[in-house]
Amino acid sequence: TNKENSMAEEIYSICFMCTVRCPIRVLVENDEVIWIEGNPHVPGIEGALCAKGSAGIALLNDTERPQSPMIRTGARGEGQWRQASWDEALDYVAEKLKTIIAQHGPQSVVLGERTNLNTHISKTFMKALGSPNHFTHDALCKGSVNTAFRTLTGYTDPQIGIDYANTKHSIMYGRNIFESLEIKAINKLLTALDKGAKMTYIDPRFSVTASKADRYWMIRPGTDLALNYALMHVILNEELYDKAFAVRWIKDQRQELPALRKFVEPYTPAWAEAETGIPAQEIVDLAREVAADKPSVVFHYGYRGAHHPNEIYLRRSIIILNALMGSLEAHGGLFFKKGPKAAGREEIHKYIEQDFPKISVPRFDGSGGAKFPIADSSHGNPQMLAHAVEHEDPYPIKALIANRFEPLQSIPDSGEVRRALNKLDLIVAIDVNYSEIAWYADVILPESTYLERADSIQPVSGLKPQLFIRKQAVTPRYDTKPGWWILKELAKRLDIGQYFPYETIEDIWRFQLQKVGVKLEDFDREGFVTLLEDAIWWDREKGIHFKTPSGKFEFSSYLMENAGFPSFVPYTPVEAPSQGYFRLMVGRAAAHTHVSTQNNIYLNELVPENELWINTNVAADLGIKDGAQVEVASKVGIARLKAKVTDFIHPEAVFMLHGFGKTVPVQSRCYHKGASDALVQENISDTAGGSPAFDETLVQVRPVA
Ligand SMILES: Nc1nc2c(c(=O)[nH]1)N[C@H]1C(S)=C(S)[C@@H](COP(=O)(O)OP(=O)(O)OC[C@H]3O[C@@H](n4cnc5c(=O)[nH]c(N)nc54)[C@H](O)[C@@H]3O)O[C@H]1N2
Ligand SMILES: Nc1nc2c(c(=O)[nH]1)N[C@H]1C(S)=C(S)[C@@H](COP(=O)(O)OP(=O)(O)OC[C@H]3O[C@@H](n4cnc5c(=O)[nH]c(N)nc54)[C@H](O)[C@@H]3O)O[C@H]1N2
Ligand code: SF4
Ligand SMILES: [Mo]
Repeated sequence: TNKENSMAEEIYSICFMCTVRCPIRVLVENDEVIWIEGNPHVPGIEGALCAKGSAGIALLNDTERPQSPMIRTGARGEGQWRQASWDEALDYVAEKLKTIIAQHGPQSVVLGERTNLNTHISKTFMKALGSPNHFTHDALCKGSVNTAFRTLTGYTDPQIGIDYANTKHSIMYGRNIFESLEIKAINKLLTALDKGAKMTYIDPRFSVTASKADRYWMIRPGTDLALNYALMHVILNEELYDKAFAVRWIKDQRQELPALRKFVEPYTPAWAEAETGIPAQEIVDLAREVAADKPSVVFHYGYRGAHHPNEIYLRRSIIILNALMGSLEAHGGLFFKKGPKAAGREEIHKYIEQDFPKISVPRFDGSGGAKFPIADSSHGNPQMLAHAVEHEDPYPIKALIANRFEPLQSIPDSGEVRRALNKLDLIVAIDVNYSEIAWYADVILPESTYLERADSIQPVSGLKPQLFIRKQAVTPRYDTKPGWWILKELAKRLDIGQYFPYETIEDIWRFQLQKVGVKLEDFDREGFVTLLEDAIWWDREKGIHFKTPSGKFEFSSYLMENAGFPSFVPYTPVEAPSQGYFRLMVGRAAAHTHVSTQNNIYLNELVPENELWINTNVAADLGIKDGAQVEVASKVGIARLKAKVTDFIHPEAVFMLHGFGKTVPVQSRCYHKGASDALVQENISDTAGGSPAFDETLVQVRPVA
């Protein structure tokens, strides 16, 4: 099958230029990667790869990434390092951790990571240590979406999928899918659009996705909930909802539907027009159009668009619109993902399933506790890191292990985070780049890149449950190690090595596969294993298994009301910012992953810096010219970057890409290019949903003299 080059070896693996983790096929010759493409055997991928995925070779060969363990010699962040051997660096970290744990207890150690294939091993590490404080990026990404789904269905959002290929109408609330991309989803959505499916895109900013939509609404920032209340108003008054679905699956529908109808009575399309700027008649048209295509419609619940302190109610309203259209477990709508169990197999094994000493202290971040009672505490609320450290609330935090996680750019108000980090006795960064946190750390433990390492097997639930594998393509270019090795070696030195009963990746794989009935060789041919060839759909009449107390879709949520949050709240109007002030919105570019790729030699060339999008008319009022430097100031910080003067953004908002404004000199290509959104974003949270309100901050914009 090696048509490109008969000498080349073919390796199936998983991309990790972003966490979408597309399956890939890598061609290797003489221990060099000569080609990467999407795994041709995977439906929906069929060879496709995005620009970032192709740029994986540049990450592999990057000379500006850490090349051996490093121990800090100067002041924090000063950039004075000495190279160390792995033994020396791991001994150093273990000694420090032992002292800290002896003085302050294991809960004073916090490990934060972007969820990855070895998260079950990182969680094992923390459990074995006796600390409850493992957190992931989840709350910073879509925590409120997660909570919203749990309040209504009992499932988390990763347990829900979208049948893009068969959808007849998708409604995207700032879900900028053609730039903030997932290859499989896009390919399927494009297929549907080719077949005549419609797409409505709603965003105060005209993005690439807007350019592909049949209908685009430049909504006033922060007012999506008003739009949704008006849509519900039309749908309920005109009885456009899916009655069969409601009767069968909406808890107490005889009371709940009239109650909701009464609740949204004041929120007429005309009222919503005044609030959102969307013409009333168009709102009515959308409700009727979508109803005609039900249940094969998707109101996309979004990830990052429209993050405000009331976000839980926005996400809930979107999911409720899906339920009114009967689009749950419907072809062309949403579906519940099926795992190995649904295919009649056992689940994959995880090291986290061992017996650990009982941990009785609460989490540091209030997740599942006083501050965030219904947020998902298996992920935590990282936005509380600085507060917890600075105020020793609820107890002293003394060590941070940042494993593939960047607190200095991914948590709002990075000035405060930096001040808090100063109070720590130990900062360890496990990273592939000289990220801001690596540069600020005491010890850098460089991980091998995804092309140089193998990782735990990835179970992928869906209509057809599958297993994928990341195999090592080439030997590490530098003195780097895989994360699962690093944590085991650290554990050994902390006398908790017994919880890591493996030596090699094959040991991990065999352990994971013990019960699932799949052999390692089964991955050889195509790089993945499908556990059942037929798509698994539950019976819409009898078989939908909601995991709520009632077993139905619950408008009035036990979870919310029990924690003191009303299930529905009246709409609070969003005030227009005063002259010179704007709501700061952020987002991603197709060529970059969050904060990771700005220094990548190829991607840096595609998008070297970020700019501040500002509306043409207001820019003229403020004397701001296209391309000129502007100052963006909030209550917590000031950023400087170039202005991009454009008609394609609402006058109340400004927008910048996330991930720029790096301060690490050895990342020479992106050093001081553009500005970091986290510097100016205030750290305000949706305490019910769990996410920070990333789009809430008001900034003042001025030309730089
Ligand atoms: N290329 C690339 N793709 C990625 C990623 C990446 O880093 N790079 N990351 C992945 C991850 S982890 C995620 S979470 C997803 C994110 O996927 P999305 O959430 O689709 O991505 P964002 O780029 O954050 O886009 C958010 C959009 O919301 C808009 N917005 C802001 N305020 C409002 C508002 O009040 N109302 C409405 N309707 N819209 C608003 C912004 O203008 C912006 O266009 O992308 C994934 N895909
Ligand atoms: N201000 C602000 N904050 C945000 C967002 C925003 O738009 N603005 N977006 C939020 C969203 S949607 C998300 S998902 C999160 C993402 O937040 P993060 O997970 O922190 O960001 P990433 O860029 O995905 O990667 C973090 C770190 O992982 C390192 N890394 C990359 N590959 C590897 C690897 O293979 N191994 C190791 N050990 N390290 C690696 C990178 O160098 C980087 O330092 O951020 C959230 N926070
Ligand atoms: S979307 Fe692109 S960068 Fe992300 S995993 Fe897929 S190919 Fe890699
Ligand atoms: Mo995300």
